Amino acid sequence: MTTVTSAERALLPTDEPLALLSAAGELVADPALPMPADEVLLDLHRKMVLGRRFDAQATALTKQGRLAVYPSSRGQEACEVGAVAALEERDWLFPTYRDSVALVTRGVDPVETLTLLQGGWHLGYDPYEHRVGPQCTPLATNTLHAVGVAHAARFKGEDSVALVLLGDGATSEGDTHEALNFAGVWQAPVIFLVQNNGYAISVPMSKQNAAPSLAHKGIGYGVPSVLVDGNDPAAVYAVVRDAVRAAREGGGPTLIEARTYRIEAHTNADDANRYRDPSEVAYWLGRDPLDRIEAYLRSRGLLDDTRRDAVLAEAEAFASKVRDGMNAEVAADPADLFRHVYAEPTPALREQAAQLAEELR
Ligand SMILES: Cc1ncc(C[n+]2csc(CCOP(=O)(O)OP(=O)(O)O)c2C)c(N)n1
Repeated sequence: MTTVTSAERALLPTDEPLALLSAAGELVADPALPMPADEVLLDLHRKMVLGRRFDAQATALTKQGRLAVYPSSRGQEACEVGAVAALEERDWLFPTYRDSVALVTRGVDPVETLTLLQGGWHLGYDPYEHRVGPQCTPLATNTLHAVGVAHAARFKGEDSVALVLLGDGATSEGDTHEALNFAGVWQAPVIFLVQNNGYAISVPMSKQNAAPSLAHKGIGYGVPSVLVDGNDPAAVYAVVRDAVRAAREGGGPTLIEARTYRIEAHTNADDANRYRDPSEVAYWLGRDPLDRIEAYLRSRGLLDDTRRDAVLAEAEAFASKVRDGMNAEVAADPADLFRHVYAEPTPALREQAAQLAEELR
């Protein structure tokens, strides 16, 4: 008979995702987490409304040819907003291509957020201004950046922590395992938040993971693991806040799996109808994180139509700012593709540059 030691048990996630609010927005009976303060919940609601409007605007910009590509995070706002709201200014965020809403929640200018996805060659924002790493497109490279920065912060005597966002598919990458290993060994102040949205493009979870949950992947590295309802903004905020506090106080890393769902296709270039059933999407639309927090706030008398309309008006103004900024023409020189790659361009690159120049003549 195998026995689980208390040290092993301390690293294990719960069988069911932690939650504070039911899908209908009711307080869960005997929640294992402290409910965030009312003003935190109102702030989460406002930022989720802004985030969703920003996301819809970015999707519309792909249709107008103003954005080259956009990976929507509609339906994942509880993770994008809840996790970022739990950080302090001195902390670091390491996002992926999916996490533009996390960036604007952090305070990065919305137009600068989209510059990379617009097709310019340069990252649009200064990573130091808001302590936000570049949005990574290669899966899981940001996990290593986060561990490195978190570890370095401790060397420098700072008490900042790093939050890294990754998808379920990214947990299958070697980088994630190397990052978890050294986070555990060094007790680095880093939080891994896996947004398990069910699919890595068209590959469902069942085809890429044999563990009971993705949260279980921390155990082998000595990293405590938490499973949370990723469509419950209050619960995501509470577990990330806890993990941030623990990391800041020298308690080391945490791996959090947030169970959520991507409502839109992988990107505007993907047809999700080819690999998932519309009834599945309908099920998740009934678990919408924004509806959930609205229902709860209304039931508590903290939100009414007047306040909601004011937030919606602010979101419209935000979207309008994004449209204006993105309607400006991009000053891109195609020859830039070949500049700054190597100090001395290779013969192959020189040949390609000449070919492009000829075609554009
Ligand atoms: C190292 C690497 N391999 C493959 C890809 C191609 N790719 C882009 S997105 C993606 C799926 C990622 O799924 P997941 O980590 O679950 O994140 P999601 O897109 O669902 O947010 C893949 C395989 C990549 N970007 N980087």
